[in-house]
Amino acid sequence: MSERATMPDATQKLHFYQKGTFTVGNRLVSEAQRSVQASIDRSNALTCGHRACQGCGEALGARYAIDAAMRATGGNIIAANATGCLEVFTTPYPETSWQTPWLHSLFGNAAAVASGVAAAMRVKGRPEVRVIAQGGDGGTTDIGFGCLSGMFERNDDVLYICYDNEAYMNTGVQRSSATPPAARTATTPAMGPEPGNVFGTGKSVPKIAIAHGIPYVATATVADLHDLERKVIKAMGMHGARYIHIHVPCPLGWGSASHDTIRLARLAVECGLFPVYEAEHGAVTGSHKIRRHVPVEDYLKPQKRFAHLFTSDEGKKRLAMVQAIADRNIVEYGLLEREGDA
Ligand SMILES: Cc1ncc(C[n+]2csc(CCOP(=O)(O)OP(=O)(O)O)c2C)c(N)n1
Ligand code: SF4
Repeated sequence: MSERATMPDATQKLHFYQKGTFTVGNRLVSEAQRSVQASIDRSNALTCGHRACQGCGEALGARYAIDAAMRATGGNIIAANATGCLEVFTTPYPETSWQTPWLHSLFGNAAAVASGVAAAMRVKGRPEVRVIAQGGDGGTTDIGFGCLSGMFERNDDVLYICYDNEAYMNTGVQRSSATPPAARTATTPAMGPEPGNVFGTGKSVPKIAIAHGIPYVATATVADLHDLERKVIKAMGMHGARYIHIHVPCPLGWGSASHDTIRLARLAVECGLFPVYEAEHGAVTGSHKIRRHVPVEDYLKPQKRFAHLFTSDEGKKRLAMVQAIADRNIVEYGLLEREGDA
């Protein structure tokens, strides 16, 4: 092992965010701080050959999440996947990019299928096999919501991961109940007195999951892959129903540059629109503090789905409403470190 690899944290001069790519750059930090991806033992749960768009946040989030779960369980996982981009771009028949047992469920029943798999493993006396369900925000917050709530209520031994790209991307960018207000989608055009999505006033599935009192709930983002991995590993160390909601920018649906995926994910956190927090047994236990607070404009402007907010008086009014949502999140989750950071 190199001297660098054993360097104690106290002598470390570089901060995580200053070091080039996540995979290679991590090899410069101490072993405890490295990501799963920085190790030669990484499992490549989602390997090359899939057909996601360039810069797809969902592909990145899924790879890190499932790799971390494989690391935590010695590769003993089975995943059920709702219909959606992740399922379609990874498994064009007869190929697959998954290096783990993987089932395609229907659009709305991934949680129920995963619950069934977990029950089957219990009956077969295979406690070492752990079960994950995953899907997009449409499959989770809308059509799969009933099955998900049932999985929570029964406290089934499943980790459910929602990759939230804020619309039904796979079928051409239709609005979901996770689409933010004022966003333009194929079903919420940028016209009229309230241009863009007129809904989106606050259905928060993480909050609803917390209200079920399940053992673990967390939000995470591809802007902080260390935190994402940590949360998946923590969830896999627990039993019962667990839920992780990952914010994953979608260049195609958001009208953003493919190289801006991580920057946008970070700005969503820094403006307060995507609070990063975790909860156990019904109570929030901690939140990620904003490092550099920015106005929502910084996050919205690079995205074509919000372009109308900057060109009309109606749009400007909607902008104030989006800023108010971010401000509320900051207070609710205590996202600013010190007084006056706002
Ligand atoms: C019952 C049913 N209705 C509609 C569809 C069509 N459909 C397939 S994927 C999809 C959108 C998926 O959106 P989301 O869950 O947000 O995932 P994303 O593609 O954005 O990752 C839809 C509407 C379907 N497969 N089954
Ligand atoms: S449409 Fe969006 S979520 Fe789907 S593959 Fe492309 S970037 Fe990823």
